Amino acid sequence: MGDSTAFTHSAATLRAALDTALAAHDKAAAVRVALEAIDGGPLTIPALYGILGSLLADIGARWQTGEVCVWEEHLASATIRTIVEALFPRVSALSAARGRERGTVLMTCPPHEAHDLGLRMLSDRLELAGWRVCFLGADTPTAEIVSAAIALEADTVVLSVSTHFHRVAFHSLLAQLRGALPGVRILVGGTAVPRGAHGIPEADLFDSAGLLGPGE
Ligand code: B12
Repeated sequence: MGDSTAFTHSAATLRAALDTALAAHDKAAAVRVALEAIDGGPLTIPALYGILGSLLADIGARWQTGEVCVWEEHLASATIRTIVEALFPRVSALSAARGRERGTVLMTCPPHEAHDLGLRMLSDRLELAGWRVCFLGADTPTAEIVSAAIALEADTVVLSVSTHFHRVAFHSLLAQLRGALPGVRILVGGTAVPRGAHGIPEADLFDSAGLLGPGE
């Protein structure tokens, strides 16, 4: 009980400190408090990513109501990206110590999809859970996804879609990838892909595919 109270308190404190730093457009402070929480506190990297994800969702909601300008949302997401990239040496060391026996995952966004920050955080979580991760990022041409999956010998391709209008084109992309990559598991997720919706089979979604176990 004592431990979980301490953890809750430190997560809440960190979220408040990050909120304050982002509202003040203070990138250095935001990066510092996040790294201190990982290096000095009980917070895990996946737990920190949960906090960063909820901050991004809040910023998006405030952007929609006009409370936050577009440039402020860009500044906040650029700051959060710096935090994530600054953690990579820690992710890499932890994953090397644990081993990467679960297989190779290619992580990418389909053509025209710019939202890759959530996928970037998910990449680290998969790496920490024992996957070899190859992250291509945003807006990747279909032929390049296929070439990369073959060259890197991926067992699984994880695609992230946040924007609804990309979801429509996405169905033909899925068919192309399935045709070009027989035997490779293609998983689809992100905020524009509700579970089991729009003809994307539930089994292709993440939880049921077992890429991560409980608590990972
Ligand atoms: C940051 C941001 C941006 C940044 C993206 C930076 C980057 N490189 O990622 C920038 C500024 C580039 C941007 C641009 C745009 N954006 Co924007 N953006 C956001 C914002 C605020 C946060 C997104 C985010 O990072 N969330 C946090 C991460 C952690 O969550 P996540 O992406 O969902 O990922 C998690 C899970 O979904 C899951 N996951 C992700 N992928 C996968 C894959 C699999 C297989 C599985 C299992 C799980 C999984 O794991 C992740 C970690 O937990 C959202 C607001 C919101 N509510 O999401 C809007 C939002 C996504 N954007 C939106 C829009 C409209 C746009 C623009 C069209 C704006 C414009 N007019 O130009 C452009 C689109 C450009 C394009 N071509 O795609 C809309 C999308 C609406 C819709 N659904 O169609 C949103 C929802 C804002 C809103 N409320 O309207 N955006």
